[in-house]
Amino acid sequence: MKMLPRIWRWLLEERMLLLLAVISTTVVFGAIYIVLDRGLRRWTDRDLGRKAALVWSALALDVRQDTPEELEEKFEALAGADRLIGVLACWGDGRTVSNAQLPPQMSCSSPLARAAVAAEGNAIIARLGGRDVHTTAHRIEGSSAGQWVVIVQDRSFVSSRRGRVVRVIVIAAYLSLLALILLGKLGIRVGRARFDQAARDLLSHIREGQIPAELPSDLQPLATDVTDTLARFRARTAIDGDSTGPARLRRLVATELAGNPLVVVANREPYLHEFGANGEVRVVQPASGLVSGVEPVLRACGGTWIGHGGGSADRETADASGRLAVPPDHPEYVLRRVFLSDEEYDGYYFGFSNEGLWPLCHIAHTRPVFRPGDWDSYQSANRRFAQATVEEGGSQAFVLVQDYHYAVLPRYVRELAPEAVVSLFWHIPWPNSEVIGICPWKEALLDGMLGADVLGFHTRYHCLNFLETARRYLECRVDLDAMAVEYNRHRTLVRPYPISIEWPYPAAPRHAGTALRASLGIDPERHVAVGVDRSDYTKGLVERVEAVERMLELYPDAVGRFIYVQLAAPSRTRIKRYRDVISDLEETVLRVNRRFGGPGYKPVVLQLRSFSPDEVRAYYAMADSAIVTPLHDGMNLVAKEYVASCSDGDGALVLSTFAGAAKELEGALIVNPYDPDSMARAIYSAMEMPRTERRERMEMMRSQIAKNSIYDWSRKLLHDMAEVSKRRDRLWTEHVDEAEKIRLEAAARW
Ligand code: ADQ
Repeated sequence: MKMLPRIWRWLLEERMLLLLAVISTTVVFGAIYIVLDRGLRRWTDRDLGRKAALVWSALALDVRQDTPEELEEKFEALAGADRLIGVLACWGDGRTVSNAQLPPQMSCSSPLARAAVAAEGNAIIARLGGRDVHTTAHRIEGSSAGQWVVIVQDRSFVSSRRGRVVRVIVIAAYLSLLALILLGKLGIRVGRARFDQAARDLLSHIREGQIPAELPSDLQPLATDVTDTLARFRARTAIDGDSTGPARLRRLVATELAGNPLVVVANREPYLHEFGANGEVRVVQPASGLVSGVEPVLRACGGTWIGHGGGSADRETADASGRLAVPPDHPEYVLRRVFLSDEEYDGYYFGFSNEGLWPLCHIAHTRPVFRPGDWDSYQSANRRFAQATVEEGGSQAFVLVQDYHYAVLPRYVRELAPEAVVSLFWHIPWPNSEVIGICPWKEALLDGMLGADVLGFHTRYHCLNFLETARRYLECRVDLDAMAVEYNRHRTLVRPYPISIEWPYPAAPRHAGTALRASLGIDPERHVAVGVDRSDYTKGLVERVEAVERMLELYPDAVGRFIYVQLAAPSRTRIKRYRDVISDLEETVLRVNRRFGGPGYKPVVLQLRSFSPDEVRAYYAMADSAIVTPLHDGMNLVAKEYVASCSDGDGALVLSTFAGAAKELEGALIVNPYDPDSMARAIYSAMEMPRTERRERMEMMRSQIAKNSIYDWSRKLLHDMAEVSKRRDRLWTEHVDEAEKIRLEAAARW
């Protein structure tokens, strides 16, 4: 069963087809040639035989009555007419009469004449004087034995007639061969296209968990094979655990972390509780790349997430210590909320973190602001979180500190729990040392970060920038080969861990996208591009809508056919620069819609709110392409989420070269967000890209994400932390052994 389709595929290879066509044409036309050639010869010889008989019947009487001179005259007159070369009369008494056209070697005693006599009326075909000849001997009636007339006819015309026939046959053969190949190719193309379409339809049904009751008979085996394989795969992963997913991560945590608690520290909590207008409490999942990336790790392994309790109903929904089990509907880990005063939160979060470090690390031309009061709040908030970390994890915890809000927290945790293994993952870019030099407290910041055992960035480039910064501003030893910094007798590994998303990704089915499109009143024929972002100046939202405007200017045929849907979750709106982003964006959208919109058509749809993850996934399912063009971004998970959502393999991504994701997603259309014309061209190309190219590029990007999911990210980070822990144990044992040796030597000396 399994071999058959493979053989068919092999047979249908185009080269194989050509070979088969050449062989079969040669055989068929070779056979035609052989049959024709034989028939031609037989027919010619029969014709020549009949002519010889006619000549003989005309001469029979004359031969008996005429004198040799009269006969010779008659022979001369006959020769040359209608392929007759000559006639030779042989009497038994040795008299011979022949015409002059007969070659001299043709005499009554010549082997050819004797052979003809011996054949008694049957023709002898032989060569004579460089020609093929047809020779027959006829007995002179009433004469004694040995009296014959031999008639010789030219038969060379048979070979030239054969040459003509061969030429006609070869030309006919190759014309038929060409026609056969063209027809064959056409047949295969049409068949293949039909089969591909049917197979695609079948796979999209299987993906959505259904197999249509009626299937074309040639697809029946494929459907059975695919469903069998899926069932086997599901059964195997249920037993062995998924090789890249949560099960493998759980195994690593169970073996390498040796039962020590896992603690995540992040400013943003994965679930907030908010009071509604009527005092009811609702759960909100914030729009955050960090939460999207890190939460699947705790869901897979359990542990504690320490975050800032920022929801209006957060205190009421947690216990006295700020703890609660989450996710609220099926708890898998503990959320510990840390509550800060408004003043402290303003200084630590809005001030130092988001007006200082955020613009400092992103090259987006917004000036960082550093206020001493903010720095104080930042340090005291970091201390509060460090205290909560040790309370939750104890002295042996594996602590995963997240992001630029906690640069100094690793140092504080180390002071409180020297044996804890601490990593700090920096979710945003790390610029060059010159830029970091702007920060008035850079040495303290770097000192705090180097309290970590493992320091992670999205890209190698950010790691190298950090190593250079440490070398420039601290008394430390930077080991570029080992990618490590030795500082204050402590070693910190500095490594790239490109963050990713869950895989398989819980994508919304395409029909959810179709329903959403209908609910938004968007014509099914229109190309919809989406953008999903927090409204942050680093995300290049205004620049993106301007690029859409430029695209509609450059390609008037896109007007009416193209719609850009932007979801923008308001973010950090206490800061004026963020409020400006929203108003600039609204103004730009209004302008573009006025210029290019019309009745029933708005080229840009702006939705200014935070959506639930399910809603975001429906927007991805609705989109024909996505535009992700930040001015600068550590990674950008929206790009990966969109790619993962295209589970039918169809879609196009326009991606900024300044997003970390551009290093991985080579199938994207990479653009410079500062160049509106190149963005316009890419947005238009995404719309007009042929289906096969969209699929090829998408396939490349999907396999890259499948190779490096969020579970690989955390597995690599936790593995390096476990290595640090083992190395520390080894060094400690060596240290104890050495101390014991010194003690014993000292005792011996006494
Ligand atoms: P962010 O700057 O938050 O993350 P990003 O990585 O794009 O950026 O993640 C945004 C997340 O929020 C995505 O999961 C997206 O689905 C969601 N989201 C965006 N807009 C939304 C909306 N309107 N409604 C609902 N959800 C929305 C930071 C860094 C990035 C880095 C991540 C992870 O700035 O560079 O990739 O952390 O490390």
